[in-house]
Amino acid sequence: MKTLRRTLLGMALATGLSVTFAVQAAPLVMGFSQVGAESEWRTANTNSVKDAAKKAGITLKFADAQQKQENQVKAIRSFIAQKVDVIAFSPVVESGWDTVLREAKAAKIPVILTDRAVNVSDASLYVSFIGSDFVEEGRKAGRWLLDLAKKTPNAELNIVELQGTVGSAPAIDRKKGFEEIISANPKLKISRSQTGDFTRAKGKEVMEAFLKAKDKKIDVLFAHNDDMAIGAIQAIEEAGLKPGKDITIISIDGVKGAFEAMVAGKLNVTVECNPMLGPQLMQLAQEVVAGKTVAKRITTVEGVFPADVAARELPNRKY
Ligand code: GYE
Repeated sequence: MKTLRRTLLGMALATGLSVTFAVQAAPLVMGFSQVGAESEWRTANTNSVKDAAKKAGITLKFADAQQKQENQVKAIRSFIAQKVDVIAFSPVVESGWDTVLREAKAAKIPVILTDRAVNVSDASLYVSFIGSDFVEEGRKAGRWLLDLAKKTPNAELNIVELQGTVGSAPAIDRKKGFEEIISANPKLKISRSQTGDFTRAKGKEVMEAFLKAKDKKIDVLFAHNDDMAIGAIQAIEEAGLKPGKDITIISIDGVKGAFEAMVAGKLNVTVECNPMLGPQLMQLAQEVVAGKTVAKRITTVEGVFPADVAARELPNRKY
């Protein structure tokens, strides 16, 4: 049916010798199921996808799942029913996608994953995945702390962790990467670890609970994203402590809010996670629909920004 998408303009120039036809492709239609609007990162990601679609002349059917897998499944099914050319989505959690992806495959609609990965038995259920290496982000956070701990070699550092959404690729992988690195130093121990669902409100709430426990002084907070760290900063201040000083704070994303917190001396480091996936996604979608072979995994390149470079870097930040 793909051929029907193409409209024959039929500019026939009968010259007596030859007949020329100009064929114009109808705009490619992409169904995109977004996780939600839980963080600054997500807002930047949504804007990037929408802008890039417009620039590429791709018709985007955008659905916000409000952090619920069932909403994503519904959106994907509706994209299949609408016979879109390509489906892209950022899966809120890793597991539970086999059935709906099989339906897309049966309908011959290619699926591209962006940002978060899935755990499926059959890798042919999606054509490609564009996104960050979350395990490496966790490792970068861990390496920064390992270096800091070298300055106080005899001290135990009590760490609390704010995890991202339960079952999501970034929460699972960032935890894994961080633990892998800090296990090299037995003085670094995570005493409490709980989900803050990647939001400021939950980050604050859970940090309040961590602080109320009062059984052990908290030295370090590792937050799986900047928004939870920013929420936790409020909780720490309300508890009469100085974030970034009394408690060292490490987070991930590198959004503007994190740079502002670093400039204010309230956050110690952020590991970059690039949300600007739109342009790459649109290019990939065009290649996939044109039948080109594409890479199964496209990894974004990212850095680490400690507080001492924050003021210099802030004006350059795009999200
Ligand atoms: O780190 C967080 C967002 O999946 C990489 O989701 C993304 C994460 C990001 O809510 O802020």
